[in-house]
Amino acid sequence: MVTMKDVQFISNQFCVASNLESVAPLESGHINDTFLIVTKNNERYVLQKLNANVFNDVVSVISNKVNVSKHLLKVQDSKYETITFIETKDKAYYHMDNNGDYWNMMSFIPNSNTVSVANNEKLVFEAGKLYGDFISQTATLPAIKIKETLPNFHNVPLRFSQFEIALQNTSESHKGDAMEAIEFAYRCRDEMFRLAALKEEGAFPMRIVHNDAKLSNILFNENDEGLAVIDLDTVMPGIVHFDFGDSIRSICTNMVEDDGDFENVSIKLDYYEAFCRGYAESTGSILTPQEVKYLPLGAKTIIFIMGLRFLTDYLNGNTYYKIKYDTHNLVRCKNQFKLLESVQLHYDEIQRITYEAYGLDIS
Ligand code: GN1
Ligand code: MG
Repeated sequence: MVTMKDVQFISNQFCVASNLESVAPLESGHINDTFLIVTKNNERYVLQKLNANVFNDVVSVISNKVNVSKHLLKVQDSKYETITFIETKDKAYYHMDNNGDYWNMMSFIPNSNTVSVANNEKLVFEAGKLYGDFISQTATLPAIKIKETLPNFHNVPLRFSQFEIALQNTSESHKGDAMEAIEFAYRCRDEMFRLAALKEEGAFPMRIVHNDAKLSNILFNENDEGLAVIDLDTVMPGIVHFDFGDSIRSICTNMVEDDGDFENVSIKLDYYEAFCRGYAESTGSILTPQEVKYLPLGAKTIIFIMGLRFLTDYLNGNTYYKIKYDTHNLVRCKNQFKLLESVQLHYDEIQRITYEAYGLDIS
């Protein structure tokens, strides 16, 4: 357990302009521990302890983050902000504490806020433009600078086998509680393996992608304009579809991913259309027709992956994601699977909207 005293000590290892005034935990994410640091000069920073159970090559994770941030700083439009990384007094971008845990510190972007559920089309369009710009801007970052820190992160066949192992080892009561979701996972299985097969066949170019391109990883300004993409932990080589899909699952929905009112979760087609317009505006000239063709399948697939990973963690006794109550992961899973059902229901329309946004005649 990290104490505030530890956090203070660790903050002091980084080159911040003046002594610390205060430290407060930030409720963000399911994996790392994050803190807001305020100095006596009233400068703010974000300090983060990376979860070494999830990231076993933390040094490469941090080097990826720093390389992406330096690149964005160079190429990015001046309307955007970039998270920068603060060096330690030993001139490294991380500090390792006495327990062997790794910490990094980032700049805090003032006058910015995150949004948990999208509430207007302008914001959604802006989110599409921002995440699309991220893809077009990382296209000029040499691939060699980015390591695959979590191999097979969005690999459905692997995720499915992890789910099946969890299913064999779980208790009868967990199985019973999750039966409907388990059956749904098996029903979707074949279609959800398709994108992985296409990727294996080399149907898509490999790009440097964010891999956690959800709504809460965007900072907006007070006019709902996208300011910055945050949380670069999972930036890796990959295909564009999972970034597009992660945005759809988190932005074009009427509730957060762990809302217990999941029977009423649905895809918002007006937001879907606005997101596609924004995304097409910034990626229209770089995505291949084959990539565009499978964007809708990317949305389905990532929603499935998230549901399946939450389900697997529930069956495993909640060892991966942070939870607030015992069935939290099961609720998250049911929410995501219901959202997927809603996408399935409107899939023809979703495909039509996507291709129209890119001006492509795909049948
Ligand atoms: C995790 O911790 P956070 O919120 O940045 C997860 C993502 C999931 C997400 C679900 C390394 O991200 O894959 O999309 O939760 N990150 C990792 O919201 O597993
Ligand atoms: Mg993340």
